[in-house]
Formats: sequence, structure tokens, C-alpha cells
Amino acid sequence: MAEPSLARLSALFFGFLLLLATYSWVPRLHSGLLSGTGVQKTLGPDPKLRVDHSSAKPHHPLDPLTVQEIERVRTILLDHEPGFGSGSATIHSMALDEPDKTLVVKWKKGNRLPSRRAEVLALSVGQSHVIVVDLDSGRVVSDVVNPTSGYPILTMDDLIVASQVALKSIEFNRSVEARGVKLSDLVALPTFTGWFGPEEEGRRILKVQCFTSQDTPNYFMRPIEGLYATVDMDKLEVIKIVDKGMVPIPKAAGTEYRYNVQNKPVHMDRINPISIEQPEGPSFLVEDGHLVKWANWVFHVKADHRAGIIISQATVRDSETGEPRSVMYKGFPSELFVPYMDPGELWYYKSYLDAGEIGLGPAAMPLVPLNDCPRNAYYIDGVFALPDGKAIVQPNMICLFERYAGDVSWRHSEILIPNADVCPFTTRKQIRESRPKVTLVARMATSVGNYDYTFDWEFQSDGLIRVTVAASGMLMVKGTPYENVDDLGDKEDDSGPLISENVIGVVHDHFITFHLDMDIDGPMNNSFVKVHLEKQRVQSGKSPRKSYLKVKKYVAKTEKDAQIKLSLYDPYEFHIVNPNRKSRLGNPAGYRIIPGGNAVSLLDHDDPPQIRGAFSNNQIWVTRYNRSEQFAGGVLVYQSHGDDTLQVWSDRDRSIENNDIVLWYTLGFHHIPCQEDYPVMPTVAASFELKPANFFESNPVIGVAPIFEKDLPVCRPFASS
Ligand SMILES: *[C@@H]1O[C@H](CO)[C@@H](O)[C@H](O)[C@H]1NC(C)=O
Ligand SMILES: *[C@@H]1O[C@H](CO)[C@@H](O)[C@H](O)[C@H]1NC(C)=O
Ligand SMILES: *[C@@H]1O[C@H](CO)[C@@H](O)[C@H](O)[C@H]1NC(C)=O
Ligand SMILES: [Cu+2]
Repeated sequence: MAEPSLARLSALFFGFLLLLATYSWVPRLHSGLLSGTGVQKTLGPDPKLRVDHSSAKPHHPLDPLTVQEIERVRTILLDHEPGFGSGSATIHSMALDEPDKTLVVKWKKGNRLPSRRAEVLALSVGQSHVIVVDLDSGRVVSDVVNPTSGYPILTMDDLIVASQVALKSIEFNRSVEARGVKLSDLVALPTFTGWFGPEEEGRRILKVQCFTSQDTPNYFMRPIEGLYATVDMDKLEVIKIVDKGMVPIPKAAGTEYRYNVQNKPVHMDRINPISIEQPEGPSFLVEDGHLVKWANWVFHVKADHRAGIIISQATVRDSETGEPRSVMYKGFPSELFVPYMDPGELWYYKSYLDAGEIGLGPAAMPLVPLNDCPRNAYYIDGVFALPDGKAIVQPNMICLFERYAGDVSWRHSEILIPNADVCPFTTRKQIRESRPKVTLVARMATSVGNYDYTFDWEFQSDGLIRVTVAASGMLMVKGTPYENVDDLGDKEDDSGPLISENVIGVVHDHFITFHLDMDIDGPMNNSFVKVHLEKQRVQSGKSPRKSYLKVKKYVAKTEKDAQIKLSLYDPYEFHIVNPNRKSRLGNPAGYRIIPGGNAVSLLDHDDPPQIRGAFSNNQIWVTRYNRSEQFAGGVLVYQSHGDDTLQVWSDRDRSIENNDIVLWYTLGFHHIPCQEDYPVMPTVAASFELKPANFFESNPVIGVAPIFEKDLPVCRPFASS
């Protein structure tokens, strides 16, 4: 009788401790914040608390343009240039022109918002315009024409128009029909032309490539090889049709990917539905639509036309003092580079810069609950401008959720001490301490043409941020007469492996360059430190050892000191530190960037795609902060010549020591397709981490409570048993 009641008592006691620990760990989250008035606050996934976009107002200096603001920009632009009303001028993207960093950092809730401005990329009579509109004064503040080479991001209308123009050509239609393809099954897909010298200058061009959707929605696997039309987007005419003769069109059989229509055996035991339990609800809070508060983190998240998802002002609370400490001012996927490895006439130009050429935002369709994001997810919409300046809402574009994958945050077990705890299943006294790892994820998924990219920003309570890019979707494939590798003999198609009958998966690379404006402890003045592991040779006779590794630190003085090529045989750690903020031991507060599995571009530096994708020449760069240098491939990317890239900025070699600096990281993979990538490829992921390094005085999660439940055995402290 005494035993069970003691157990019950101690369970109660631990329950109480756990409550205490929870409240001291996240005191503000559950008390003050929910009591404000007039502001929309959402705790976790409550579908009833949706933003009413028709009346939504900005609450934070970094909040994206609202529907009302976009409409107002449109009115102001119509006044400025009537072409915007008649369709002779088009809006290619519109986004908040963020206020100066100093204003944003100083701003506090309750203050007036700094003046709201929009940056518009527009096209008028073949000229690129970068226009800044001030919403408070109702005026166009600046309108710069052709600041660099290149055209603004394409619109969905551009793609539709290009396809229609191709179909207005009798010659094009005949070439399609000559291949036995019904025009009603034809998918005329505009692809980006890249830039390859004078012949293609002075006009906007799209290359329309052909597929058949006969008997399949997966037209990407049914290319009509050997044919494309080059469309002049200013004159709206076909300027060239390339027809290299017929190549068999791969069959429709086996291309279907929709569950309801497929008819394939699975040969796998069913996996039961799975979901995460949060008996007391989620622990994160979304304030005013964009400000996320979870555990010791606060950050701003928003959807973006170009970058898809932007994280701003990521701030972590100090584990000793509770003081909010700045980690990253802004982080986002800045540009993608996807060069294909076939130099032939029909494929050479395929080298896509997806963020600047088409934008990750408009291609991000609503996430699918339970499949794209777990049950406990909360969704945030995106708001964009259409070519005529009207607003469009992209619902459920970003999801936020707490992830528990059964992993451990930290642990230790111990037997070699006399006064340890009493644990079940043993007569020995032991210490067994472990903590579950729960993280918070902000996710966006986009389908840029054939490819799908999922972007995760994952926050851990130990201060780590993990960024993951996962690629899935359809390969860009090439038709071939061959059905078996044996048919190829020694002729071997050098653009890639045969992955299905008549289908070649063309070899290509994916590079994604992140803009990481780290502001460790304050908006300004960080340094980039290369921590080198150098092999030392022991002087003979001094030790039985012959060699060892020694740590040496080098502070990068200028941008060229921070153009980093990773090498396993020359290992470095890379730290961003605040030299003005020292720990109690005198170490500068810092964060480390930890590369994950990676690949590098091996194209020659004088190859036109590589000149435009030059931001992939190094895996790490550090530049001096400059508010105009956000997108690694430049402001105007379509048909750009590579005159406004991260490489160009970094080569200015500005001083970066004890300065406001931006870290850039390129993550990539080579993709040699295989049969499993057909008809849709299973997700492949790559990631990198930003991890505290002497930022906290000690392990910041040591005080976090373990989880206790009555039905599972746990150790009891020796003293209280
Ligand atoms: C080409 O085919 C498309 C689709 O059937 C049709 O709309 C278009 O009018 C045709 N073009 C010409 C010039 O006949
Ligand atoms: C800021 O960036 C723009 C675009 O690269 C450049 O024209 C300007 O000179 C830069 N300013 C400084 C101070 O580096
Ligand atoms: C921060 O950087 C600025 C600009 O380089 C410099 O003038 C200032 O002295 C620095 N502040 C500190 C505390 O080092
Ligand atoms: Cu790929």
C-alpha cells in the first residue's frame, strides 16, 4: 500500500516541477502576450482565426504589402505612367521595399511604422524599370531604367503568351502534327533562354518546348524532342523554329502519379496514419500574422514573390539573463542555379536561375495538410501583385509546426557514482538524464515548372538553426530512339542515363545560394573568423606521437579573404562573431556555419551560364552589408549578362572586419538521374546549420525539464525516494 502511493506522490511532485520549469523557460509566451487588445493573436493552428486580407493592415515594419497597399501602389503607378492601365506597361513583381535596418531595429511595438514603400520591377516598351513607390506620400520616389543588364522576373502571363505565340505559327503547328501529336494534347512549355551573346540581345526571348499530355498529366515524361520555337516577347512573334527531325515520343504508360488514377501494386505493408500528440496544444504563437514566438525564439516570417520565404530578425533569449539577443537580421534563398549538361542545339541554353527568372512565390501552391505538413501545423498566406497591379492571395503558402521525430536533445547516463538515482529494471543506482528534441519548423514548397523545392527553416531551443532544401518533382528529360542500354552500344548518349524506354535523364546540377544577414548581438559590427585545423609535425624525440592538429584563427579582413572553397583535406570552421561582445571567459559571441553534404559547380568560369550563376563559384562568401545587394544573381536576372552577381560585389573587396556583414552559403547537388527518379522523383534533401559558438555561457538547454508520464518507467532522485 505504501509503495504505490509514494509513486503517485512523486509523480505529482514531478508534474509540478515540470510545470514550474515550463513556465520559467517560456514565461512571456503564456502570460502577457495573449492579453493585448485589438491585435490578432493566434496560438497554433486555429483555422477559424484566418487573416481577412481585404482589410488586413501591416503591424510590423517588415510585414509584406497587404492587399490594400498593393491596390494603392497600383493607383499611384497609374498616375505615374498610364501604360500600367492599358497593358503597355506591366508589373513583374512588387514587394515591400524594406525600411533601413537601423529604423527596423529601433522600432518597438506601439511605435508608428516607418514609411511604407514598395519596390516594383516593371517593363515598359521593352525597358526594365525599378520603381520605388512611397505609400505614405502617394508618390513615385524613384524610377530607374535599365540599371543593369537583364529583364525583370517573368510573369505567369509571359508564359501563357509565349505559348500562344508559338501556336500562332503554321510551321510550328505542322511540325507538331507531323509527329502524330494532336494539337489538343500539346503542352507548349516556355523555357528560359539564358544569355549567350549578342545574337540574343536587345529583345526578350522565350524558347517554347513541346510535350504531349496524351493519356497522362505527367507531360514532362513525354517530350517531343528535336523541336522548339523561339518567341520574341516584345513583337509577339516566332523568330525561329528549330526542327531537328523526329525522335520517338516516350509512352504514357507508367507516367501517372495521381493516387486515384494509378493502378500499381505496392508490395508493401500499409503504414498506419501517424500524427503528433500535443495534449496541451502547440507551444508557439503567431502574433499579428507574421511574428512567431516559440520557446526562446522570436522571428518574423513572410512569403515573398521572389524568395518564397523570408525569415527576419531571428532573436534568441539568453539562457542566463533572459535578454533577447539578435542572431540573424534576414535569411532567405537568394537565387537558384540549375545548369543542364547537354551542349547540343536543343539543350545548351538550359541553365535556370529560378528565383530571379520566375520567382519561388507564385509557384508555391497551397500546402497539403497531413502530407506536406503535419496535423499540428499553422498556415500563413502569401499576397502578391499580378501584372496589372491587382493583388492575389496565395493561400496556405507557409506552414509552421513543432516537430518531434523521437530524437534526443542531450543525454548522459552514469553508474560510477555512489549516490545516484533509483531507476526501474535495475538494482544498481544510476543517473539517466535525457531530453527530447522538439523543434519549430517554418516551411514553404514551390513547384518551379517540373521541379519541386521544399524550404525548411528549423529552430532548436539550443540556439541552432537548420536550413534544409528538399527537391522532388519531375526530371527534365530528353527523348531518345533507344529503349535499352544494349541498343546504345558504344554510341552512348552523353547527356545522361536511360531511365525509361526512350527517356534520357539529362545530367544537371542544383545550386541554392542563401542570403544570411547575420547580426550576432546587435545590428552592426560582426567579423568573419576562419578557424583552421593545421597539422603539426612533432619534433622527433619530443613525444611518441609524430603529428597532431592545432587550431589557428584568422580574421578575414576583406571580402576576398572570405571567398571560401570547402575542402575535407584543409578543414576549417567558419564563425561569424561579434568582437565587441565577449563571454565571461573573453571569447567573442559567435555562430558557426556548418556545411552539410554539398557539391560544387565544375563549369568553366568563362561559360556563359557560369558567368550568370557566378554566385556558385564559392560555397561561402561574406560581403559588406549593402541594402541593394540581396539577390545573388542580381536584381534583373532574366537574360542578364552576369554583371550584377555576388561575384562582382565580392570582387570589390570591401573591408569586412568588425563591420555589418552578410554571409552567403551555397548548397548544391549534382544530379545523375536513375530509374527511381521516374515518373516522379523521391525527395532528395540537403541542409546546413547555423550553430552557436561561445554565444551562450554554457549549454542553454541544460535546465529544460524531462518529460514524465505515469505509464512509463523513469528514475527517481535518490534523495527523495
Ligand atoms: C495551331 O494550333 C492551335 C491549337 O489547336 C490553334 O489554336 C491555332 O489556331 C493553330 N495555329 C494556326 C496558325 O493554325
Ligand atoms: C551597393 O550596391 C550597389 C549594387 O551593387 C552598388 O552600385 C553600390 O556601389 C554599393 N555601395 C557600396 C557602398 O558598396
Ligand atoms: C562598427 O563599425 C563601424 C563602421 O565600420 C565603426 O565606425 C565603429 O567604430 C564600429 N564599432 C565598434 C564598437 O567597433
Ligand atoms: Cu535534379
